[in-house]
Amino acid sequence: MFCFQCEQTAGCKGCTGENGVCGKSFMVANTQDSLTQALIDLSLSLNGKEPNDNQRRLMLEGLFTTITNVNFDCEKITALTKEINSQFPNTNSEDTYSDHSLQLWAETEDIRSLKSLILFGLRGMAAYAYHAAMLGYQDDKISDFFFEGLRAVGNPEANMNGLLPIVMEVGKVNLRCMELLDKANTETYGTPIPSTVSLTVNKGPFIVITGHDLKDLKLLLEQTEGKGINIYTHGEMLPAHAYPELKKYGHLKGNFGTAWQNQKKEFSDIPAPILFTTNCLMPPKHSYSDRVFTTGAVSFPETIHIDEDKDFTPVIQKALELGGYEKDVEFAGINGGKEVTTGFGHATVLSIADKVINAIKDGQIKHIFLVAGCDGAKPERSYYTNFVKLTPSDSIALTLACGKYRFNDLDLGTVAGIPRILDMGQCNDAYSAIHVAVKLAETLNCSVNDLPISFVISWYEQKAVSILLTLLYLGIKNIRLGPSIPAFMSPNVLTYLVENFGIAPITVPEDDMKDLLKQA
Ligand code: FSO
Ligand code: SF4
Repeated sequence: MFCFQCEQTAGCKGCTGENGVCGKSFMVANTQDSLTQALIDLSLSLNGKEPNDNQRRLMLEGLFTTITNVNFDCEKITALTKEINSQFPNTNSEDTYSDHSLQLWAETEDIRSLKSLILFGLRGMAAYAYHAAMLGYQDDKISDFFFEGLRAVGNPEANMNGLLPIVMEVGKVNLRCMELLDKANTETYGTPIPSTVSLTVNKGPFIVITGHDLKDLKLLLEQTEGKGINIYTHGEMLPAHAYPELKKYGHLKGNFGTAWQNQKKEFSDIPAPILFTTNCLMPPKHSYSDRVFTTGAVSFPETIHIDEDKDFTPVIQKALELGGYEKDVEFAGINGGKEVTTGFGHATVLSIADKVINAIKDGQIKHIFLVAGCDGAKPERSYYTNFVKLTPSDSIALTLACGKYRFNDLDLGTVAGIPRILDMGQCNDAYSAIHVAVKLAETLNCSVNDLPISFVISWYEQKAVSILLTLLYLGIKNIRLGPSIPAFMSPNVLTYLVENFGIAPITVPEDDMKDLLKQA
């Protein structure tokens, strides 16, 4: 196997051998490669012809399936590959399984690097397009771009000059895709409102739901209503508490646990089932594997998968059977806080834009930091907690995605009447942060790079790659990226990004803070 798509790749170089660091076996890795090449071959075979709806669906499912920590199930991946194979001209059997070995890994270093940026960016974007599609929102321009992007990945003649604009195009289309998902979420569930979320789990049966899919949560809330079962969000599901149409359910009680990499510890002994709607799933330990349920693109052999009918009865029965805690249990965040806040999406932040702008103009707010992205297991990630603790009292830290669990229970007080930590939502709500930055720049009549805003990004998987490409497409400079530089960036590609965008790896919080405050 060979895989270097995520931040925890072995030795910061690539996972090879029997298993990846994430627990993906060589069998799963090879099956995923074959699925990816089938999608590339399908894109090439269409030769610019418009894909049909079924092909568009397969593209989203296929790309989403190969994201880190989503699908560990060879049978499911093979079945999907067969479906893709049935779409080729002159093929009419769904049982055709031809092995498409992924040619990408054999390319020269720089070409492999740029094609990887395109492929991984498309994988991340596919997850967002998939969530929007679940809510009935689609955009042909976005759907068709997946095919165009994969054609570039499959083009043996492609050179650096030809691939670089496509890398930027991924960022551009991903912005449109995040905007679509923002529209889908807010039109379906209402505009997020700032909300305080308890970390206490009440006595009685409960279900923990994790991942990013708000529709799955809504369906679970409907199916558990009046059954004496409480629902707790976990990981990237936390921002759901801010959406009026989800918040209205009294049994959506609070948030359990922190970010994905702590799941083996956090799930080992809870008297409740856990429903995974998307990544990040780690191979479950024996102690709790019978309590893990998956749905959508996420799957693990031998755990129960809830099909497209979304009948959550097995999860509900498990919750009732386990019965939950006998009395309320007070949990705390990483820094000891008993509650967290969320729901500061672009509508809320822009509704107080005048206040923010005036506070910037009269010097009450001197700096805004976007400290955002994924969490992960590496100890170096404590950088982000320490960085936020160091933010001056006349600054605000905007945050989003699961990296926020490193600091979202800190009480940093307020500045100019505004809380100093504002959680904008899930990783796709990077759209909110971008929207706010662009609007502030418009109002202050300057460019985003002239604003006193710094971007301090933590990455882990491919959605973060698509967001990074969006920030680059927007011309945002001097991004600090950590905890390490992606293994798939070749030295030449990295030099290009440093020279043109000023991207820099994180160093130590104190030094980075000094530098960023100087730049503003
Ligand atoms: Fe985190 Fe996982 Fe949301 Fe990712 S839970 S790491 S970037 O899937 O998507 O932030
Ligand atoms: Fe390794 Fe990450 Fe690939 Fe898993 S997804 S095999 S950890 S590079």
